[in-house]
Amino acid sequence: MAHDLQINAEFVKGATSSEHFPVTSLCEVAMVGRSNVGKSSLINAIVRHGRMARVSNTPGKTQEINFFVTDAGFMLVDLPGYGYARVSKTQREQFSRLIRDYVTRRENLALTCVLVDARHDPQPLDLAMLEELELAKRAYVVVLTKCDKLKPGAVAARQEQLRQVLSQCRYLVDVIPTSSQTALGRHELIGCMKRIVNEHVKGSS
Ligand SMILES: Nc1nc2c(ncn2[C@@H]2O[C@H](COP(=O)(O)OP(=O)(O)O)[C@@H](O)[C@H]2O)c(=O)[nH]1
Ligand SMILES: [Mg+2]
Repeated sequence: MAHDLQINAEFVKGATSSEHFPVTSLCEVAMVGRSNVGKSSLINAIVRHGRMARVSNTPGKTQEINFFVTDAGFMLVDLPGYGYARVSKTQREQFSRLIRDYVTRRENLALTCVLVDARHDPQPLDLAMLEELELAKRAYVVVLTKCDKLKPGAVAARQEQLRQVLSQCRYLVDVIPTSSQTALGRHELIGCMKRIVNEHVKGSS
């Protein structure tokens, strides 16, 4: 049995299309966001032995969904980044079919973490992703990343701004400030994941 706030995880597989998603009854918690926002780093910060998800300085290369099984009763799922400048305009303006199929149709998906860089206003594609999740009636949490690069007051202001902007959203669970460098928000985020996964399990049984 896992200690409450320590998660062990192991890479299961990478999938480039929905036929290759793992066949499992485990719930999934997914990381989605722009390329370079810190998805892989956050996964590494959440699991005890870090450095599982590949952290990259050359974003946007992999169009692959990576699945990690954890001992916390759910899978962690690292989605490809959206909005990378080098991909073609049509690709950039809508999410790849892979991302869209996954977040809107995957039955196992209990919670999507939408990562937004705390230093910037949410970008149009971030808002489009939130809208996509609302339309699909899927629970999500907005995770502010790289908060170590801001003063605490600026972090609180960004969190408040997003709560205001998203106050009408029905499927928003929370807005959580994090840093993969300082572990800020780690416990809160893990707690949130466990709670929503439990509700998902209860709701579907
Ligand atoms: N200062 C700081 N840098 C971060 C943080 N998270 C990620 N980074 C950096 O941002 C870059 C992209 O991170 P990565 O996890 O690969 O982003 P991904 O493309 O969304 O998976 C890397 O250089 C990371 O070291 C954070 O919390 N604080
Ligand atoms: Mg990554």
